[in-house]
Amino acid sequence: RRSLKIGVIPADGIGKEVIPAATRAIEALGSDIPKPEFIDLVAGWETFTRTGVALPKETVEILRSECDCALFGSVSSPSRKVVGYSSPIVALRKELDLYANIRPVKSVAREPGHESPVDLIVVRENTECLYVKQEILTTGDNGKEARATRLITERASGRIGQMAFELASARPRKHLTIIHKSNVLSVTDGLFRETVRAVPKLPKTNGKYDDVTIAEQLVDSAVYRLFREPEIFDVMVAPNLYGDIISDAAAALVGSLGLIPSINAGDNFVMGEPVHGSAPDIEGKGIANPLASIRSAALMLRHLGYDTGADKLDTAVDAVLRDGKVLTPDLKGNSTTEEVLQAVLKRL
Ligand code: NAD
Ligand code: K
Ligand code: MN
Repeated sequence: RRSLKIGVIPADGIGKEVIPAATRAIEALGSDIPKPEFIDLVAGWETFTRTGVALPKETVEILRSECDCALFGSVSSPSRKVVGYSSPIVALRKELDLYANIRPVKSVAREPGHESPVDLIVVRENTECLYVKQEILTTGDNGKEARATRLITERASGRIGQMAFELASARPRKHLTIIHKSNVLSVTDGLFRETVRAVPKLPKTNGKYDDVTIAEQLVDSAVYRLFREPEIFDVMVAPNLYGDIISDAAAALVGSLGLIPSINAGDNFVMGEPVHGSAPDIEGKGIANPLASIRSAALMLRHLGYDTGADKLDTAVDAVLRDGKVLTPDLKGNSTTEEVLQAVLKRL
């Protein structure tokens, strides 16, 4: 490859502050990766208020036809129903069939050599569950009645299960926990649980996952145990909504949502995205933590096979955290987004 074409969609709020930090960190990698070419694209709430469309067709087309990968910031989706609006990130994940949302959560020990107590990956199914967004409102004997469809399919559960086993088998502990609530939702979560459990027995896996140990945890007690004994978890695989909630909870364990990266991955495309949202409470102040976005860029590069570049970004971020002198307010520091970026660039 002579160049790496990266679609850049900062979208709304602090996405506009942290995604530029990630692109500058990528640029600083020099010859460790093919020359990056950034293609600016729009989507989001602001795009919707300006044009009436949250995810322009052109954005999807350019991602499909011209880009090798993409970086996405965050959208400011309103909590009320707005006619014609639908979250562009949920739509993008579906449009590009980015069926796996991979979210590593790892604490960085201040003292070198000190084992970190949290080191896990949340593997979240990214296309179905309640996020199919089939909601209906009717009026009956109880006043208004709202219903939502929760879709779990064998296909989506099987491929996210496969992805989770693949990740688990590549890690030292090789341990996978299946998150569900099939004591109550025996049909939907039951299907998820059974399908994931069946993955190692599929003929095509050829005994590849035999050394992965499998555990299960109901989603509510999983959150409880996550706070009490996070070290029991290695790879966690979950349906869409549980995975969303568990990864924000895990973020609290390591200090801030502003540290947690993710990739949205499919068989043909990958999109890096910080786990956090558009953070309206700190938007425009220049104090958003850019490290989640820089780590998302690293995850994206690693997924594409550019391990040297990815390692450099991760090592620089870890060094800034270990040093602990240049941190944004979410980590109890008093530095700005730009100062943290400069601290990372200095170590690259
Ligand atoms: P949020 O993640 O935006 O913020 C939660 C808290 O974490 C806030 O106090 C915020 O200041 C802090 N925080 C988040 N990222 C930070 C960072 N990089 N540096 C420092 N502090 C950070 O969640 P929310 O407040 O529930 O949602 C706000 C908006 O974001 C909503 O409109 C929601 O729909 C949207 N959202 C979008 C995505 C996405 O784009 N994938 C994900 C989650 C939420
Ligand atoms: K986001
Ligand atoms: Mn979320």
